[in-house]
Amino acid sequence: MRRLITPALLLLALLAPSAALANKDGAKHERPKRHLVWVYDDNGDGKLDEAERAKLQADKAQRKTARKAKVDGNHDGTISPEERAVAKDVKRHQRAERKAERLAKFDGNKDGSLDATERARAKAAKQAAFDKNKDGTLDAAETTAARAAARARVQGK
Ligand SMILES: [Ca+2]
Ligand SMILES: [Ca+2]
Ligand SMILES: [Ca+2]
Repeated sequence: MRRLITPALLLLALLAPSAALANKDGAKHERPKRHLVWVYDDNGDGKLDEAERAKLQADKAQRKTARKAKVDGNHDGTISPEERAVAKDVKRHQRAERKAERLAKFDGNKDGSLDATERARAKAAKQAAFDKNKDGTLDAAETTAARAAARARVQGK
């Protein structure tokens, strides 16, 4: 009996620390998405050091401020529940629109979602938009432009 229980306990012991860590750290120290690491990794070492992370946080803060100013319709410095509801509605609408646009472009088999192949195509199209000389790869200048565009998105521009 003991032998049967042990692996389960071991599994629990292995799972528990990571769960606890996730709770403790919460969203504040969330690991940046791979895409964001690529955008903010100025020295190209594949990870974000403190200065690079600070830039990401600053850009996020900028977006937050810009968004708040936009949401605060009567400019009284606070977001009323009504203003919040309107903003939520707008956001939902924009998201639905973006999704519809993406599906219209890349949902080849028209099943209403993007499978791996279709997603890959969407990604390739996104990259192709920055491949100005159409040689199939992004050179340094093209990569810089792509990163700048991604940064502008993080800033909410
Ligand atoms: Ca870095
Ligand atoms: Ca599909
Ligand atoms: Ca190119």
